[in-house]
Amino acid sequence: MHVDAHADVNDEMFGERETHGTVFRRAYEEGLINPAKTYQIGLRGTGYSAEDFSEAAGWGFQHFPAHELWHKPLANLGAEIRRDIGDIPTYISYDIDSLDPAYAPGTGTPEIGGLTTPQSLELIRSLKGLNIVGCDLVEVSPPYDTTGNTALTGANLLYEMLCVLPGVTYR
Ligand SMILES: [Mn+2]
Repeated sequence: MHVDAHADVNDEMFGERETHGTVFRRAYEEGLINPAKTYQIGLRGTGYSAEDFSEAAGWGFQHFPAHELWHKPLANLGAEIRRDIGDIPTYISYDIDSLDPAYAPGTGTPEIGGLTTPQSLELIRSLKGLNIVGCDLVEVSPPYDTTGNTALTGANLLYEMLCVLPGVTYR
């Protein structure tokens, strides 16, 4: 499960194949992920090419663009995905720029029209019960985080993910 404004499926960035924007293409090519069980949530923005999103959808990635999620609670989406995944070992990669810059401006590639903080909490909390084997929270950039609020939000989202790991009985 990949929550991000960006699909991170470029072939290269600045001449490099291994970058923060090529991760999911490499993972797909190397067979590290099941494309039919890869969920990209919060996608939006200008992108790098017209194929930014359509090519990965062709591999089987399931896309939930931000504009389809505006004004909606995300607990239902999380529950749907949970049912679809079943017991398969699941990794969550959470990019802080999935949130709207109003909530998390301290990041390198902000995109307007993103998720709210409450939607993020709903989404993560609805994943309890999945066989989560790992998670990350990426792209908080201290030089852009002039108030420290983005780091605060990132730390809390990571804490929420730890709370839904298997065996944790916090809630
Ligand atoms: Mn991103």
